[in-house]
Amino acid sequence: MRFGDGVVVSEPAVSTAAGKPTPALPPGFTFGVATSAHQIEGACDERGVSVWDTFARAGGIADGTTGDVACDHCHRMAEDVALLADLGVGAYRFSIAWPRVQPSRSTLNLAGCSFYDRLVDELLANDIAPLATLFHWDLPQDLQDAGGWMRRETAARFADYADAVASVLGDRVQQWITLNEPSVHTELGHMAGIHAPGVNVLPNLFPVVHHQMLAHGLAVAALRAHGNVPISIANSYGTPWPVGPDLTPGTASDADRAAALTYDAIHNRMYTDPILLGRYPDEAEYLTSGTIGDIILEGDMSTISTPIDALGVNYYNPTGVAASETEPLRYATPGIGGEWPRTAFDWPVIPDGLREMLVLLKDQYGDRLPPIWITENGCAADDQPGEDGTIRDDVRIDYLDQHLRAVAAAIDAGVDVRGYCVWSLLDNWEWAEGFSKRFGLVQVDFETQARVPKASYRWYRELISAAKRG
Ligand code: IFM
Repeated sequence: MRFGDGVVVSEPAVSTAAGKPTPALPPGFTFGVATSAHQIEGACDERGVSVWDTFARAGGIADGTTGDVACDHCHRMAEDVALLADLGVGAYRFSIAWPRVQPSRSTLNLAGCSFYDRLVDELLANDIAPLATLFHWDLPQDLQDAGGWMRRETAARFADYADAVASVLGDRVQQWITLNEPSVHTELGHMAGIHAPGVNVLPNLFPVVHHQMLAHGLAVAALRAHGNVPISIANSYGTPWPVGPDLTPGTASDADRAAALTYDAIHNRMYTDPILLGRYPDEAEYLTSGTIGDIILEGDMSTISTPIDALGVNYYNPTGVAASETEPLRYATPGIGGEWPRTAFDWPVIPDGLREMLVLLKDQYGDRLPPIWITENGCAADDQPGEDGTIRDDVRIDYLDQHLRAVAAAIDAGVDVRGYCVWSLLDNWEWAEGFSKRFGLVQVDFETQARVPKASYRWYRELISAAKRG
C-alpha cells in the first residue's frame, strides 16, 4: 500500500490485540475517526487569522511551531479521504475552521466553503458519513479582539456562521456538532492561559461559559432552519476520581470526595446540565464575581436547552481530584497515582473510567440523556518504526481495544452508545505541544507530508471489517 511521497508499507503488521475477539458492539454501531481543522488543515494564507495563529506566533507552543502547515490536509484532502475509505470507517468527524468560512465579519470566503463542499462530497462518494464540528477552538482573531467569548455578541456571530455553513453543507452533513470541549476552551484558554487566547479572566469566568452555551443554543436553531440533521455537542468528560495524598482513591478523604463532586459540576455538568436540564449547577456561582443571574438574560436557558439529538463524549482518562483551599475553583487536579500504564502525555490508561463515566451520565440525566457518540478517544504514543518500516504502535492498539470493550460494557449496562471516533486519523499539531505528541492511526512525516499507516490503522481496519461481516 502506498500513501504520500513514496512510502510503501508492508502488511499485515503484528499487534498485541491480534487474536483477541472483537469487542462486542451492537449491529449498526458506527466506527469512525476524528480530526480538527486547525490541527491538520494548514493553508493558513487561504483563511483568516484565528486566536491559535496569534497564540502560536507569540511563542505559546512547546516546540515553537505553528499550525500554519500542519498536515497540509487542505491540499491533500483526496489522499486523506482515500485513507479513510481504505480504513472502512462509517463516519468521519472533522471540524470547520470558522476563519476559513468567515475571514472577517462581513465576508464569506467562497474558496473556503468550496473546500468543505468538496470534502463532504468526497466522503459521501466513499460511503462515509460526514460529522461536522462547527467550533474546535479556532475563534477568528477579530472576534477575540472585540472581546471573544467574554462578549455576548460572539454567540450571535456564531449563529450567523452556523447559518452560513448550513446553507452550503446542510443538505449533506449527517450530524452537526456545535462546539468541541467548551470546558477545555474555558479552563485552558481563559483561566490557565496555556491554550489560545491565553488569558486568565478569573474571577469572571462565567461569561465565557455562558456565551459558549448560548452560541450552542442559537446555532441549534440556525442549523434546524436548514433541515432535520441530527445535532450534538462534543464535551470533554473526566470521570471524577477523588484522590488522597498518594494520588489514589484509596487515601481520599471526605473533603476530597466533596472536591470531586465540585469538579464534576464545574468541568462536566457545567456544559451538560444547561443543555439537558435547562439550568446551571449551583457551582456556576464560583465562576463569577457577581451573580450568574446578571449574565443570563431572559430566554437564554430555553434557547440553550433546545433538545439535541445526540451527546458527544470525548474521553481520555479519569481526573484525580483533591480538596484545595487555595485553588480558585476549590479543588486541585494533582493527577492519578498507581500502577497504570501511561500514554506519551503521561495520562493514565484507565479504560474502565470510560464505562464509569457513561454510566454516571445515564444516572445523572436518565431519560433526558440522548444517544451518545464517543466523539474522541485515543492515545499519544512514542511510535517506533520496526525493521520492516511498519510502525508498531501496540500501545495504541491496546488502548483502543480496551476502550472499545469499555464502551461495550457501558452498552451492556444500559447506556445507548451509537458510535465511536478514534482520536485521531493523522498525527497532527497537538495545540500547546506542537508536533511532539502523536495521536494518529497514520504517521505523518511533517517534513515530506508522507502518510504512513501504523499497525493500529490495520488493526482498526480489521476490526471494522470483522464488525461488517458480523
Ligand atoms: O487534540 C486534542 C483535541 O483537539 C481535543 N481533545 C483532546 C485531544 C488530545 O489532546
